[in-house]
Amino acid sequence: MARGKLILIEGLDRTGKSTQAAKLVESLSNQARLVKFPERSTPIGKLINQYLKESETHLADQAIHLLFSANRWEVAETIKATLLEGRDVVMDRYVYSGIAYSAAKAVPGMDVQWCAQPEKGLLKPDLTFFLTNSESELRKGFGDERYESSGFQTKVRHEFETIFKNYESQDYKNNHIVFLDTTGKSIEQVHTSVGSAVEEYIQKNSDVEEFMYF
Ligand code: NYM
Ligand code: MG
Repeated sequence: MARGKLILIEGLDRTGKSTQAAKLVESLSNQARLVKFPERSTPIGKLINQYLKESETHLADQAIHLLFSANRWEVAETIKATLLEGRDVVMDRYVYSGIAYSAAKAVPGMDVQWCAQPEKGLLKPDLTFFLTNSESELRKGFGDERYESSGFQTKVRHEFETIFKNYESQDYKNNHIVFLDTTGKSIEQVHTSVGSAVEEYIQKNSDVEEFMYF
C-alpha cells in the first residue's frame, strides 16, 4: 500500500489557512487526518496556548521557540504512523511558521539558521501551500492573541518571503511549493485551486514512497 501524502497549508494569520485545511481534509478520500500547529491539547501545547493568550505569561523568546518546535516533535511519530497507514495528513501551519514568527522578533542571535536547527529531522511536507492575502494585515478584527497586530504581521510576512525566496535551492529540492494569493477570492475559489493542485501532485507522484526530512 502506498503511503499517504503530507500536505501543508502555511501563511500569515487570517489568510484562510484553517478553513482551507479543513475543507481539503473533507475532500480527500482516504480518511485524511487534520493536524493543526500549535497542537494546543498536549502538555507543551497547553503552555504555548497560555503564552499566546495571556500577555502576562513571560517566556524567553528562545524558550517559546523551542516549545513550538517540541510541540511538533510531540506529534511527529503519530504523523508518520498515519502516513504509513496510507492516509494523507493535512497540516495547518508547521516548521515555516515556527521559523518566520520567531525570526520576526529580531532577537540577537536568533536568526533563521538558529530557528531552523531544532526542526532538523522532522518530516518535510510533500506539498506546501503558502497563502497570502494583501488585505490580511489591514483587516480589522485581529484576535487579541500575541503576534496578532498588523505591525508584527508585516515583519512575519518578510520572514516568510525570505524563507521561500530560496525555495529553488538545495534545501527545497523535491519540495513542491504552491504560492496562492487569496486576495478577493471566495473560500470556494481558493478551495478549488488547492484541490486541483493536490490532485495534480498526487497523480504525478503516486509512486513516491521515501520520506523527506528537514
Ligand atoms: N506560531 C505558530 C508560532 O509563533 N510558531 C509556531 O511554530 C507555530 C506553529 O502561533 N499567531 C504562532 C502563529 C500564530 C499563533 O497559531 C497561533 P494559530 O494558527 O492562530 O492557532
Ligand atoms: Mg491565529
